[in-house]
Amino acid sequence: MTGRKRGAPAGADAPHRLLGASVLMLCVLWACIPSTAVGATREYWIGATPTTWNIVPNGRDAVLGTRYGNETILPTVTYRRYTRNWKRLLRNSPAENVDSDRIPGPLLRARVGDRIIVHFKNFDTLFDRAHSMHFHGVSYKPSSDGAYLPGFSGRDAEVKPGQTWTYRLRAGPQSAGFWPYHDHSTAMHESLAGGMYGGLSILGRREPAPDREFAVVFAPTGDFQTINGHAFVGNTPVFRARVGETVQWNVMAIGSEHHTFHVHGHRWLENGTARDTRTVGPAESFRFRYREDAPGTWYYHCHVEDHMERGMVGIYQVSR
Ligand SMILES: [Cu+2]
Repeated sequence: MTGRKRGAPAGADAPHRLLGASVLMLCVLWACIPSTAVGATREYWIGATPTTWNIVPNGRDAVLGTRYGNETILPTVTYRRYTRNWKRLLRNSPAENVDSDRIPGPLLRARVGDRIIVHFKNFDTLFDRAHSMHFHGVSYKPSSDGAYLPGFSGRDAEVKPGQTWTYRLRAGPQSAGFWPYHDHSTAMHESLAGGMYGGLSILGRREPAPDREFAVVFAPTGDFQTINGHAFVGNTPVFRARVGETVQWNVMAIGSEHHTFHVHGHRWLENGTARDTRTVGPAESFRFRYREDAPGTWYYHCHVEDHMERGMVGIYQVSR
């Protein structure tokens, strides 16, 4: 169809045809761009929820043979994942390869370029404290900082029991990695001691997801040194992988101490150098990957000996 009006000078349609072709070309190009380049919106519903947490559910340190009683039970408040509008509680992580029920809180996943929207509600009827969520590694406006700053911060930093707040975050080019989030309200210190922390796992824009992803959070809990809120082999997470799979470990520390992550029988590359240990300080985190090639049952643990003795030890099982 030429569409040229009668009496219009010849060639007057050419700019329109050119424009039409350009628009068509743009549409084709848009359709060809992989969806990861556009950036998705990831929405999470999270509640600060009272729970009773047992740090040593089997009541013993299987290595030294020590037995424990009720001192391992801790009434506390943790971050839990919910369905839309906090209708129903969910397991914190639906993925079987991430051990995360109550401590740490839900593993929040995104890619560089995504918007992350976290709807938070405070259900703390146990201590009746205000709480918040503060996120590392991502960009946001001050109203999504979640950190109590006298005279400056707003409701984001002191979400009172029964109230809600929505945190709006963006995963930028520097956000790829594993990052902590935690309570940063005036109750921060009690909350962190009780397990109110979790992780953000952010992939690069086109980075393939690993076959297995493990989250390890070193933190003191009660009188113990814990991995994901649990102490001693038999209570700490048992991570599993198969030979040939890509395995990603996400490691972070919460609290006032440094920890040294170590996994037996494995190494990973960091700037071209092989490592099998790495130290993390408070709120620091790192991730690494390798292709699994070592079948067997292995230890992973914090290498600070006093911490090992107080529970920071776990098992990693690799099958053929
Ligand atoms: Cu340690």
